[in-house]
Amino acid sequence: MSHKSIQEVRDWFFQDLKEVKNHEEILKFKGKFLGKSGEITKLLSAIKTIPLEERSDYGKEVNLLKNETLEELKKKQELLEQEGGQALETDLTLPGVGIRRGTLHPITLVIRQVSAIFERLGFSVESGPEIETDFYNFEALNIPQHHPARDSQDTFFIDDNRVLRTQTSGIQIRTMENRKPPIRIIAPGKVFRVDHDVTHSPVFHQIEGLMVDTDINFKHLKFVLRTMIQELFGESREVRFRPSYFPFTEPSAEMDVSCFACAGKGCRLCSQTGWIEILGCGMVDPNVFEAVGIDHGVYTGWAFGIGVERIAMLQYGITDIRLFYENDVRFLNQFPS
Ligand code: 2NL
Repeated sequence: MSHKSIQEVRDWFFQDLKEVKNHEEILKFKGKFLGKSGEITKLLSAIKTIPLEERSDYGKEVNLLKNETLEELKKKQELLEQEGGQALETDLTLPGVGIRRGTLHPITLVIRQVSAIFERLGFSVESGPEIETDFYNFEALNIPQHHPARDSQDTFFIDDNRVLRTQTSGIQIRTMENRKPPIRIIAPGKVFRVDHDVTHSPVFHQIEGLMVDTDINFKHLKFVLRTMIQELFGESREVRFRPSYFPFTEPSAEMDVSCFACAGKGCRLCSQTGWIEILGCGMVDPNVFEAVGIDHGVYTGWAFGIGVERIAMLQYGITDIRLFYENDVRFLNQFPS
């Protein structure tokens, strides 16, 4: 092997290096010159075949070539990496990588909407435990020992004294125990009843509200609840109150809203009545004040309870309650985030 062939391999190397365009090609190229049977490797293993008097010069020259080419390969590699990075950074026409954002569950949306309305009216939003004692779920609410609500057919019992709350009233009972009037709170949350069919779920959501102060009367209740409905469903919604019964309020009432679909003319949604039942309410029963140590000779108050699923169904035109719990993204994605 002569000195000339070292020069030839060198020219060959630099000629071919210009054609290398990417990482894959540089690997192939490296193998061709510096791999096991690469051109430069062959020159190196030829050292021992060179006559003694030329061997030293030849060896130096081949090793110089080897080091030079390794250096060049490194530079080329860095250049390729840089170019790749720059292309990504500078090509502003490339489409962005989309970020998938979740949306809020319609039940969450309604709870937030109602909370915002009441917060503007000076109410605070409170929460409490989902497992309640008999006292907070029934006794303090004037629900007598043999009331059907206490039946294990309607209530999930943990043990003799503890239940999964059937309403969020326990939150209000605790607030009244711990705070002096004026009290203005709402209590949204999960509630539980032994009930499971097309229109009932064993877990559902409720918002209760409570206002207690001196000289609070039914007019305050009517104003606040009408305001809530008109802010939720629009100014043109009318409300009406019908007498009803709850153990914890006296007098008690049910509130209807003028029908969404027919504006009061009568249709299938409102069973031809023009009205849709929306919530239960009333003046806090003196026995409830008695249970929490509030003087009912000084203070009066009103309370209400409303089903969140029902509001969401009316708000968004949903006809099957089960859609709320299946968490099918095709359903969930239809609500604003
Ligand atoms: C319904 C409507 C209602 C209440 C809940 C309440 C809470 C306290 C005192 C008095 Cl601490 N009342 N809550 C009042 C009226 C109605 O819920 O349909 N319930 C079965």
